[in-house]
Amino acid sequence: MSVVGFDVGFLNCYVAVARAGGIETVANEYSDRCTPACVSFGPRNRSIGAAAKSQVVTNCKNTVQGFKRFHGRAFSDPYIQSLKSSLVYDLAQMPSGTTGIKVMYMEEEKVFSIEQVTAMLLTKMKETAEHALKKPVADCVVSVPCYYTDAERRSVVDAAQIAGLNCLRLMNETTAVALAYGIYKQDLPAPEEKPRIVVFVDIGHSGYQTSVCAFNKGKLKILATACDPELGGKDFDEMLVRHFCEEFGKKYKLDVKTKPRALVRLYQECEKLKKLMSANSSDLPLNIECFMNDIDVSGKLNRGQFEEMCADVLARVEAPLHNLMEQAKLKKEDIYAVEIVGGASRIPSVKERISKFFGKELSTTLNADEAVARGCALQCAILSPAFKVREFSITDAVAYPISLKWNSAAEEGLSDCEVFPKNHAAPFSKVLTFYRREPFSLEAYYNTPKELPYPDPTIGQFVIQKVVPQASGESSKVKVKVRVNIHGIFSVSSASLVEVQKTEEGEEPMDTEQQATPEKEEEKETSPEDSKTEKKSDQPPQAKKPKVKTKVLELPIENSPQWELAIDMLNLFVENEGKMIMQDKLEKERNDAKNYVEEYVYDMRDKLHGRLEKFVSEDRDILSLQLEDTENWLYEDGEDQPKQQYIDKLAVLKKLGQPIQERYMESEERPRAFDDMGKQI
Ligand code: ATP
Ligand code: K
Ligand code: MG
Repeated sequence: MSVVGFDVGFLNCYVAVARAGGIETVANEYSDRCTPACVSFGPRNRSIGAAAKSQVVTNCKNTVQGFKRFHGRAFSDPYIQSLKSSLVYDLAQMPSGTTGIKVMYMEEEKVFSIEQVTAMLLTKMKETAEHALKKPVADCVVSVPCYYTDAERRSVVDAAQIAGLNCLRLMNETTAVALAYGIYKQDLPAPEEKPRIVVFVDIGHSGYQTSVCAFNKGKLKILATACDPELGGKDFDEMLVRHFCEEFGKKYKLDVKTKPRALVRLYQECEKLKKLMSANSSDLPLNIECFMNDIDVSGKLNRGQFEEMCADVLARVEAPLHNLMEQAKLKKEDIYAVEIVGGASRIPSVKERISKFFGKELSTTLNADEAVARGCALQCAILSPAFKVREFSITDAVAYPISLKWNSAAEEGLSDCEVFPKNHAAPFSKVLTFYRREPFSLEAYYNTPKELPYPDPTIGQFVIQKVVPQASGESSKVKVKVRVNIHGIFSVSSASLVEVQKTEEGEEPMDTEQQATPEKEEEKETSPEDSKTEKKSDQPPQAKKPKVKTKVLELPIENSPQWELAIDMLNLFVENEGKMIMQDKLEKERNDAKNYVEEYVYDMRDKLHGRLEKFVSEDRDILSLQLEDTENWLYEDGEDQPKQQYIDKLAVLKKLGQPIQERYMESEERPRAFDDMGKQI
């Protein structure tokens, strides 16, 4: 039972674990707590994280970054199509119609689905967690932006499964931050008191998310969220890149956009410059050697100029804040604190705008980079029966209103009904009652397509099967449970038919009737309005309760959510990920074996002229020659050989080197042995 939280960022990923009674963000093999969201494909293996990032320039066509936005999207999605031209790697269509990434891997052209690519990243993060915890990791909580739709969420759940993880919850990033904020607070208002209202802002590389949260002792409730999925650090980088492309075009007559490699380098330097500008307002240089056509380029910029060129980007900071306050029907005076996290929240002009909007100083009590991962690990600890953690209940909010559409028996046509309004508590279940004689289908969709940062409002199609009339020939009462689950994903989770075996009075058939029940974990947190029975206003009044005996039959449901990954594909991806992990491991062992030979050659050569010199006899020349031969071999035929070849080479060298080492050791041990003896006497 592992307690792990993964923040899968657009640019930066973090892993937090529960260890020794506390939550800790852990470092990867480079002693860095930040793992770049980057996967690079090579002729023999994959590199993931920091190792991949170092190949962004040298292997740019096969090094994939910025893929978080491809989840749950058709290849034909206008958004994907519009991104294609700005990417240095290729996209391709998966057989199912979703988005894949085309790269050269193992010397072959391969197309990986977005789920597979994110799974690769998660594999790396899983290893980081396993290394820290020194045990296998499966249970975890994974972060997603709160503006993700169902299809995007399902795609991430699948990615986790491909990586061999058991995702206990997909957690909205701002909700994770709220949990990291609230769980340690000792002074929250008592349950019956007025809650403490805190606004959370996360501005990362790709997206801008805000939420407003009500805290009481032992619980938090998200009241509303508002986002701009297309506003983040990358937009500032974009402005800088545009500026320097223009400048270098004029100054050096270079068309940077034609050279992916140069462009990638310019993005890297602009990001660095942007970060430096957060701390300095004076002129700062940007220099790149051998940028294009052997030309060194240089430029400079100061914060004032930067803010000017980013005016349009900065102007977008306010809108989600307005939207948030409007939804929550709160005034600025109601806000206790505004907590900001995410890398781009360090940009002074971004902070100024948010601070000005609320008319108060911003709080930065949380770690801006690690709060999401920590919140996810805390949620995992709460969900884990094996881990003791303070009781804390988390009620999230539905991001987009969800409606159901169906063929109405009573009204002879299409009926629809909003089942989860915007900001409805989640997770949550509701029971809807239908009167039907035959199987029927429900279509779930987001009913505000305009505010959806996604082209298709369809959530999915759900067919309630095996519906039959009552023995009397009348319609049967069918109870359908719909829910937004712990991942924030909508589903028709169960359906049952009530078989009436004896009635004294006839019941008037009705079309639907709704009954709301919170998910089990939410039960104790439900306010009275949540648990009351909702009814459609056009329903006839319910007849007097007759005395009846009933039998409940479970009905099968055919689920077809939008862009669902077919189970056989999922299984294939799980299998392939396993094979690729094995391949990476073999390649690492092969490389290690080669490195040992190389190390031995250099080490031994040094020693032969150093402390071992006295101990070599006629075998010196033989060994020296062998070392030289091996070194040459390593750069020629031995550059790319199977692991065993290196092991054999090393054995040959060691056989020659061993006697010399032994003679040296012996002479080192001798005086000490005498010393020890002296003491004994
Ligand atoms: P997302 O949340 O959109 O998925 P992410 O979680 O990967 O993305 P973060 O790690 O929160 O993003 O933030 C990365 C962004 O923050 C980058 O654009 C980076 O350049 C920017 N950033 C980091 N530090 C600073 C700084 N000191 N000044 C300006 N920008 C910064
Ligand atoms: K991050
Ligand atoms: Mg983030």
